[in-house]
Amino acid sequence: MANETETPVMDSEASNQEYEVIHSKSPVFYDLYERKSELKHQTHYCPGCGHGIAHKLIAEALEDLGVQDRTIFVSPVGCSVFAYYYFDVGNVQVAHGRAPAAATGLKRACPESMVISYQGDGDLAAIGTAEIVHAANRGEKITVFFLNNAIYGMTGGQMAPTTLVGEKSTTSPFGRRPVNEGFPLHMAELLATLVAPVYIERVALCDNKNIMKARRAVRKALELQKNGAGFTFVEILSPCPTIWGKDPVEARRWVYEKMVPVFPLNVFRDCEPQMPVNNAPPQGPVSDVLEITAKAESEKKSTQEHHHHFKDLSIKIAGFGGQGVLLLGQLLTEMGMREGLEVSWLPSYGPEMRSGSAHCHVCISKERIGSPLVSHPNVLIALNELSLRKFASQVPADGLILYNRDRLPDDFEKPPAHVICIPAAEIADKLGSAKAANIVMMGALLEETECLSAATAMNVIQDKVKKVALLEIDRQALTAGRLFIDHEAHIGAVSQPDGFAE
Ligand SMILES: Cc1ncc(C[n+]2csc(CCOP(=O)(O)OP(=O)(O)O)c2C)c(N)n1
Ligand code: SF4
Repeated sequence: MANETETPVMDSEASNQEYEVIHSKSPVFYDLYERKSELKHQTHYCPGCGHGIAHKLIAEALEDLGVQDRTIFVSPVGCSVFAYYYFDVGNVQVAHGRAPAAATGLKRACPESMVISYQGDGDLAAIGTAEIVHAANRGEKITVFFLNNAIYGMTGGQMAPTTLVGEKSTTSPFGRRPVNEGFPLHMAELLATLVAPVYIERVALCDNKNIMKARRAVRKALELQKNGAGFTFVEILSPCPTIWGKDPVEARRWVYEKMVPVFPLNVFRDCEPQMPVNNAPPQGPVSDVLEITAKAESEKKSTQEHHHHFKDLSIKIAGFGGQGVLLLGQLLTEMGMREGLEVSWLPSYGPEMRSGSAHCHVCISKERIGSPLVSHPNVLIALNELSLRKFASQVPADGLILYNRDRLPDDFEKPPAHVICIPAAEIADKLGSAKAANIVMMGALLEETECLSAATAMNVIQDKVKKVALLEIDRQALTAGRLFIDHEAHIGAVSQPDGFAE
């Protein structure tokens, strides 16, 4: 974490005392930049680039405010993509334009953190326009530093939304023409039309006096966030000597002479938070908010009676759209949840609503689930032949395959896993609806593996199925699936190409 403040050191090569080299940087920066050996004391930015100055101002403000250990820096895509090599804080690097959305999530999940969204003008004002506008409009309690250098730096000088009228870029080689490319976007002014932001200022890195003003603005924005105020935004007009084809001194002058008249320096908003304080969303465990706690309570009895003999169970359910593939996964996760287990459900399906292939991944575990993806299922429920052929090889030898037919296809090589063939669709059809085949499979799964209690299954089905006639069929289907395992399939039997039918 925080490095100790460096004391000035003597350059060993200057031991003849001609001069003293002083390395002094904020402890908010890493001591060494480990990216490339030749860059260990310097950043990757071009000489005279505004990013380096802005970084310094931010680091010093974080240091002064004593918040380094609770700061999360969200770096963008653009020249500042590598900001995480420099700031010794929590770092998250996000996709182009998405920084305010990621910052929103971070701040909401960790409200005590100081969350900084740092973005260039291509990132914030082009691809990320929606994210910044909505984060500002929601009054997210984050600080956004917007580096406006009127160009796309990293990608070699394409026109940005902030490119000046007449300014040449690789994509406006004759200079930006409003009739073709529109006018420069004034982000500070645009955001200042919104009610929620508490602080919006534009500053410029064009001379020492203005850099000091920028320093104050950066500090103020962070201080407001520290005090829990609301959305704060500092637009920083910044030189990009390399792409502009100027030396650092000329580039700074260009900021002052060309950019400032178009993007006037101003405090556009400095006010008390406008957000009503008394309409906070309901806080509390998700299970309370979704009103499933009461149901879970009622499930407690059956849970206590039901012994979960597995540590974690990963299930893949596959078939085609319309077979209730995804629903079966949802029912199982709901059951697991009600029995106090960790659960996840991950669907995967094509654009077709009916007949397209669909599958879902279900994890039910006594421990927290690392990933909802099931690559090697303990259990495969294959509701059609295609799914059997596609996924059977993923199931390990000690796993289980429940296949919705009375026998395996003749040309299908017996997989190593234990296979039970169940004519679930036929059973369900006889009960009144072939659609209940998924519930027959559920009954079979519960009876074969005893993973969850049948009583919980009945309760979940009762809560989820609204049509009375269908509910009755589902009840019978659940029982039929269990009976099939008890009477027609041999528990522990090895897989048979011709299934378990008599
Ligand atoms: C989704 C996506 N679209 C486009 C790009 C290409 N891209 C990388 S950086 C960039 C623009 C960077 O310009 P700016 O945000 O102004 O930052 P600067 O480099 O000038 O600091 C673009 C378009 C990308 N990486 N990802
Ligand atoms: S290209 Fe421009 S913005 Fe990028 S590092 Fe160089 S000077 Fe800075």
